[in-house]
Amino acid sequence: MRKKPVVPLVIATWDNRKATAAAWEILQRGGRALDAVEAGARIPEADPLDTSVGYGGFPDREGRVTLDACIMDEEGNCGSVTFLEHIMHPVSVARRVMEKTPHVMLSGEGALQFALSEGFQKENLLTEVARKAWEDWKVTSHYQPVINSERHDTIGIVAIDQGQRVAGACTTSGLAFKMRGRVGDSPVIGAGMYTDKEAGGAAATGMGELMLRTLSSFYVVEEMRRGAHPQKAVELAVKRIVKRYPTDSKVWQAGFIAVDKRGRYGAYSIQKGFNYAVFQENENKVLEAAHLLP
Ligand code: SD4
Repeated sequence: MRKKPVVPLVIATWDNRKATAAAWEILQRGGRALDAVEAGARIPEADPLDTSVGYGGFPDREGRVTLDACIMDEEGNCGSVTFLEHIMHPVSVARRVMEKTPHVMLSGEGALQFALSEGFQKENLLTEVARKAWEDWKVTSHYQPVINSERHDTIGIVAIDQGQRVAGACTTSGLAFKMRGRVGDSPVIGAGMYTDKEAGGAAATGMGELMLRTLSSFYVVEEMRRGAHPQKAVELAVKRIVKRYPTDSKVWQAGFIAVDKRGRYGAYSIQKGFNYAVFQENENKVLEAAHLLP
């Protein structure tokens, strides 16, 4: 006989325990997974100390903070913003795109215009610390994105609520000192995050180019749909990336989290150093993900 699903639960990339706690608050009182992942994603977005997300995020090479985010609900509706400036909570703008427009993705100026028309405030997101880091970077302007050597906290977050509804979100300021206009995997449905009503959900972090080339969050969810345990599904996605891009995989990181409808979860990365937060059965914990390369 099948065990009872261990829901609700929420899982997030990196040590985003404050985010999983905010999400749990909603889940434990019977709230919707969609509200939970949005509430969770908003925590690092507003945290000036988190240099990979929202306010306080490191800017692009021109000193401008540009944000990417997406969100997806239990019915497969989704919304996303890319290359968005001046708005503290891109995940909430992504949700408005999903709920109030016939579109999935808005970008740059258009995304900003839409956010303002929805009542979001224009703010300065560049903190002194981030500006200083950018000034220091400019001394050499050495453009070699290496993941894991920087502090990385891009949040991908997936929740299953008491009604077994699944939702996910992802939000980031992208790579530090990236080329202007560069958009990563985080706002791309299927690359940075994906959910499916029947299977569950997955999210990614790391060098977005790897996930963009492989649409790997979608792949993880498809493997779960075909019956794979979430741990097996994330391992298959990482192995596929490494097989296809062996050279890049030596220097770049990619990490995944996944959960299925039964409340089983998994995480895996190419390189050492990826951890994740899980809130389930009243316990909020951080776990170290297993990794493929030595
Ligand atoms: C990106 N995947 O823009 C993001 C970066 C990231 O932790 O995950 N940082 O490529």
